[in-house]
Amino acid sequence: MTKSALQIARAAYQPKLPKALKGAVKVQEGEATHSVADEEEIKKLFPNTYGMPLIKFVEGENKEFAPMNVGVILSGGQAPGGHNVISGLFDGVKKLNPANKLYGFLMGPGGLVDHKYVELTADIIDEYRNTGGFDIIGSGRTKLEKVDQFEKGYEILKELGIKAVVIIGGDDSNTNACVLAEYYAAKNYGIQVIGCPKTIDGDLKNEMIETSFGFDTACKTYSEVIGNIERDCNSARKYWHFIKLMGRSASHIALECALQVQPNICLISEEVEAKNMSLDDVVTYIANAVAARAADGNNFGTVLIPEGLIEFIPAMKKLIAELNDFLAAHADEYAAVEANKQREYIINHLTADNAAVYASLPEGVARQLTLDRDPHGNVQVSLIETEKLLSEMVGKKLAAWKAEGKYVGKFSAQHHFFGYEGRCAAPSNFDADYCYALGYTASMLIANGKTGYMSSVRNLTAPAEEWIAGGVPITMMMNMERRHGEMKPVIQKALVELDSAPFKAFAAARETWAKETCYVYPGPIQYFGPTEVCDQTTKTLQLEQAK
Ligand code: FBP
Repeated sequence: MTKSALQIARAAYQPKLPKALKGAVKVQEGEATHSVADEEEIKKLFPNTYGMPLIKFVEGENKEFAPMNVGVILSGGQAPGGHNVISGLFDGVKKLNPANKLYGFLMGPGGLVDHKYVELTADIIDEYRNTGGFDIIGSGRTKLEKVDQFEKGYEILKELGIKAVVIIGGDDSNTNACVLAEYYAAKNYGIQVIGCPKTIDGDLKNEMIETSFGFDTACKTYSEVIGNIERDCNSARKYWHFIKLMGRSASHIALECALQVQPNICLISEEVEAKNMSLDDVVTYIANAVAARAADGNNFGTVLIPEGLIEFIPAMKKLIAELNDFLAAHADEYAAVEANKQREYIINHLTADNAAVYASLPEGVARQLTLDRDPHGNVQVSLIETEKLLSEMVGKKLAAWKAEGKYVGKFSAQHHFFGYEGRCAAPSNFDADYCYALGYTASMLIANGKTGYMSSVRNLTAPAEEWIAGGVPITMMMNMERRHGEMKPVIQKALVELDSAPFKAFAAARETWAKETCYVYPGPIQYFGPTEVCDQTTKTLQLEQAK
């Protein structure tokens, strides 16, 4: 395989480990935990894994560990650093005992159920150290929820002598990990399940999980290209760029990129919901900013749009909730309706308010809202072209204002959607180190007999030496939510909080950014060079942890 010069140089990078993980470790137990909400239900559903204590690793004495084999699964959307989680896990497992083996299940949780796996040897691992992507074993979105899936998984785990499985995934995949851990514990199968916090979306975070891996690299990659667009925009001075950013429901990516590049406008879905804004309010907000800049002779600008925006406009949220339940209950009937009658069919089956909102949507957006949900019941927001919807509506509003003599400028739009461009980027130094530490920590949780825990590495704005490694019971992050028309235990998503330091910093500056041109050009991620260029964390993390 031909490799780029950077790939060759980067392969030699040795990720940094927290001091406590450099030698032998011992477990320090913290307080017993409870779920973030719905305690009684969660306790009942997870009798074997509920309430376990927090765990921290501290320096300990060398001791012998019995030989063990471990399995690993990459689950859900790609995030930079996944390969380093696996190499950290591999190095940890081999350090415990060189005879230990690591097996990778192929193409996500489905590989466990279908018995598709590969032994990850040193040769394979070395090819993937510090690289982006999940291609070492592939990823998938199969939801592990049925007893026969758990049993099929158990068959192969037993056959390969695997003592523990590490599931590297987002909130939904770690929910899977928790359910699987509980099932194997209840059955006394002697198989441990450990989760690792992955997702570019940044929405798997809480007191003990400061950030999910991949968020840092993905945001830096998007910020690089948004910065390039801003510079183009400020050079040609003739386009408004509407840029949709991945991130599913949460607006963390949009917010972080805004803090890095200082665009003219950045919408934050959580704020749109809190202010009970309608689609027209959002359009008016953008159009006002465009008009104000035009009055200064600036017919150009940048608008950042979180991909989940549409779900947060209260009227749309109600509509989507009804559509979710309706489509879950009538999937076959709906599939049988001819394509050109589907819109009418939906309108006829919704309650009056929702039917009116649905009928008012442009054809394409309406159709996108009824497309298949992902296996976890989520609307596939990445398929909804919000950037085009908004620019079209802004254009119409400005044309009306022009006719009334309220607006004098020219409006011409360009559209972009950044998501896949950043999910497999080569991990930044931060993600390379963080991921390696998460994988290594997972091996220590396994060696110490833990199950139902998520690998946790904290104190992330300090140098890696001072990071704190340990484990958090996954049940601690759970609550009950409606999925596919039923209440289910799931990890609570962390959305942007409007009283958080990152949002406040953005809100304090945005009026100036809207009117003036304050663009910042972050440039590409640097892997070699001065630490203030190569090792800085996201602005989100810096602001959240500023003392
Ligand atoms: P997860 O990390 O939660 O799996 O999702 C990441 C993500 O990139 C989301 O931002 C996006 O909405 C989704 O995956 C798109 O997934 P897919 O490429 O499978 O359609």
